[in-house]
Amino acid sequence: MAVVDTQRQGEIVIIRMDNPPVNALGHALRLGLEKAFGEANADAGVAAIVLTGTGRFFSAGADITEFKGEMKEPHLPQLIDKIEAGSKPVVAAINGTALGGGLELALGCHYRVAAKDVRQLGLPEIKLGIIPGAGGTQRLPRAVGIEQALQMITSGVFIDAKKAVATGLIDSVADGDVVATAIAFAKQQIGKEPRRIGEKRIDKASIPADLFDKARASIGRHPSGPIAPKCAIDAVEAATQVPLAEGNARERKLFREAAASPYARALQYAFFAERQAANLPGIAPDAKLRDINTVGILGAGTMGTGIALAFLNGGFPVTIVETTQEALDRGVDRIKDTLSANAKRGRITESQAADRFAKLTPSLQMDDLEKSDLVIEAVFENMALKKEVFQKLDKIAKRGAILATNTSTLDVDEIAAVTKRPQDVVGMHFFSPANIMRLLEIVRAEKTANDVMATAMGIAKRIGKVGVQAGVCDGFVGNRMLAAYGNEVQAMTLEGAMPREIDGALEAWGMAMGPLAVSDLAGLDVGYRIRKERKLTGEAAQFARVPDKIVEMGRHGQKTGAGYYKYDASRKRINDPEIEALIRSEAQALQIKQRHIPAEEIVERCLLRLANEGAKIVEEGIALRASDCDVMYLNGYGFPAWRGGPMWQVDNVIGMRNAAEKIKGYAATYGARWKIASLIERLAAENGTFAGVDVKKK
Ligand code: 3H9
Repeated sequence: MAVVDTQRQGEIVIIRMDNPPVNALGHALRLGLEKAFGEANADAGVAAIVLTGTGRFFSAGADITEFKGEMKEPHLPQLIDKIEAGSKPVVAAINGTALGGGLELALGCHYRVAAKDVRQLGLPEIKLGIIPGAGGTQRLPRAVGIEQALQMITSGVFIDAKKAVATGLIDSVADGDVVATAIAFAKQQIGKEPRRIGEKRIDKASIPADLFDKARASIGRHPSGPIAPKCAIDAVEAATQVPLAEGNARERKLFREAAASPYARALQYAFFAERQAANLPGIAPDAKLRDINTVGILGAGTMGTGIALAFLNGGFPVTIVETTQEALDRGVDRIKDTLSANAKRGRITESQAADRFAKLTPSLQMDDLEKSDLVIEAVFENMALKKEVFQKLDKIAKRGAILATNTSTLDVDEIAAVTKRPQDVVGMHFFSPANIMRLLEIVRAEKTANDVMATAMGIAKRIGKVGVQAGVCDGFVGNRMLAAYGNEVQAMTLEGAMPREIDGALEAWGMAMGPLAVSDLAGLDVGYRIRKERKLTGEAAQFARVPDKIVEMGRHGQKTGAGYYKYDASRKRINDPEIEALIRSEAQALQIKQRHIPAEEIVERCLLRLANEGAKIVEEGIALRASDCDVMYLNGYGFPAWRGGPMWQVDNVIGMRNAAEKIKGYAATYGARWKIASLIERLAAENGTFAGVDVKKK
């Protein structure tokens, strides 16, 4: 199938890229473009050229799958240089998304016109751990100015057509057909010397003297890790110092440096792992989904209101039900306040905030959920209550409605069993704050129908979440792994690592927040209640002593101004000698000899407990694939994407054999909690990796 199509309209040639799904600039497309431009330039009857894409995409950039091997000629930078050097005017008719190499290609064209509804224009390479490598760091600053370009390249942010015209990235916005507008634009340029951005000189006087130093100083904890942001700044600075050809050569060198880093590999893995998670074996990608147009939410507490906001932001009408007027009002106020705060911060417009709020119907009657296509229960985490709610919902909800529970721990099979339609019941585990956190753990119960799973997955995407399937077990995937991680953290505190050392080591490694600081943020009383209900024994009871005592001291975390740490009025965390003394005295009472635990050991033990539990979860079929465990950790638990995730770390940094040996070593010292997953033992013996485990042959 031709990936490039050419059409002639009088003196104009229209070159159309047609390489589904996103017009990635893979080898075939580059060859096609080289040929089409070569022919158009050689044809004396052609006076100007229009370059466009298909469907929703101009081009999403380089084909990321090609980065693993040696790229074949023609290379994108040279192709773009040739297009820019051509003597016939070239107009990019940006019909849709133009990202990375796609936008670099448009920047190589002499003029750019974009359709009015284009929303994704940008250079997001930084999110893949690389930098623009096809002239983007040299041409974008020449088009939009250094400061704007630096901001776009170091953040990877997308801008829309309206903003693009204001910054100078594009020449005009087409109200109607973008190709027709581009043709008209091209006709006006015939016979004139094309405008080449690459030839433009940057006015150094207009650049603040400390711009690049400030940018370097602000990299800090950048979401793309330590290398790509630095390379991006160096490359943009080159645009202010040397002509295009030399700048391109510097960009190339810096691109290679960033691309060779493990962080780039981790981020690219994360990109594909996230998309892979949506792939449910046995369900065709085009399976018929249930129609979901209206959503009902039961419970207007923190979770219920967060979920309501997620759906309102996704454009859904939402009915929210509570049992008392007071609780309902509180929830509705919270939703209204969040929407207006978002409008004040400029994240949405005032009218968007008003439209979204207008789509909310508060109610005290569960019967009002009868018209909802999807009902999500977000009531208190208690099995008896959830069963009662589902029995009622079974009577109220219309036929074919999806009934979802937001439980984070309870058995979804048991909940489904109280209804006459267990095939329609699914777990939709949101993470707090549900309107912000990207992860949605979709729990497949024994009888959940395929189309319900596929629909839930589709819904996740529609509301901007990353859906990941999990099976039923205590804690499902994410929180079961978290329990192992938290357990090791408690073990290490008793062994002598103070909260500041544990959180400090993990934060320095890249975690958004250390585990004890997270507990303080989430509230220590929740875990306390669960521990008391579970009546812990043995080692688990020992590890509960410090957190239980902290709660019993009235320290419930940030909300009470103290937990593992003390907090000042601005919620700044302050080390507390009282807690360190408590930890020491509990260790003494348990006759645990304390020692200094080095930061590397803290990180290693946390990672290996996470990965070992993840491996057990994969071998039990609770997670479909190891990469799903990583996707959960990257999107719901503050694990840095540039570290790939705990499973990726074992495959790519620690090594499977090494991990197996270390786990066995810790098991010899610490006993049963370090029991090695049989999957790790097998893979270590076979010299295998988690990535190589077949989904069906687990
Ligand atoms: C670059 O350009 C480097 C240059 O500077 C220098 C070169 C020398 N490549 O996300 P979706 C696949 S780096 C290969 O579900 P959406 C994706 O895996 C690139 N494949 O759709 C999925 O496949 P599958 C800079 C790609 O509508 C399918 O397309 N560009 C690429 O929700 C649909 O994707 C970027 O970083 C690609 N570049 O979102 C943009 N892009 O169906 C990366 C997508 O098998 N892409 N696929 O799972 C995106 O951000 C989103 O995909 C996009 C569409 C917004 C475009």
